[in-house]
Amino acid sequence: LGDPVVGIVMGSDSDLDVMNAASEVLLALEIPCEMRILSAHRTPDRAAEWARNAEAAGLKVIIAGAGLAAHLAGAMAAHSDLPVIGVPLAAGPLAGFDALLSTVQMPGGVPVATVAIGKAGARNAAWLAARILALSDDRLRERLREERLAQAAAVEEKDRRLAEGRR
Ligand code: RP5
Repeated sequence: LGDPVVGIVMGSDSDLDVMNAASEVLLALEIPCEMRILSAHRTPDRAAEWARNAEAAGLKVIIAGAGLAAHLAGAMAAHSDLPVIGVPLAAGPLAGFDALLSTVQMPGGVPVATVAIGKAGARNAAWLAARILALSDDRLRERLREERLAQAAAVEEKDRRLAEGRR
């Protein structure tokens, strides 16, 4: 697929199952990505160094997923000028509400575009990354338009089936 343009980082290997949902969407859209385990708390220097090098390495968007007191997306935004999309993950007794607040409540000037908790958010992070990339990629933009129309057609078909008593 070529060199990665999206970096997917996560705080732990226990996040991998959920964050794979992001890479699957990117793969389906033929957008090359790389995945890394970097922790804002357990490996703060490695995480910061990776974020500082991300743009020079050719990445255009960073997706960061973490649970609990989730600071990974914020750390990415602190050390890079690339757009950062944060995915709050459900990793403890607060079911992701902790990670949601930690990810979304960034101070001014250090933005993290925060999506929903868990797999739905991981998928949408990839779709959002694709929309950002499509700003400078007409082929991708057309592909996203087709996907959106196909999604609408699928819902219309379900509605028809329901109305006709076929479901
Ligand atoms: C966070 O702590 C990780 O992103 C993960 O969601 C959570 C738990 O990590 P493990 O204890 O499973 O490694 O930093």
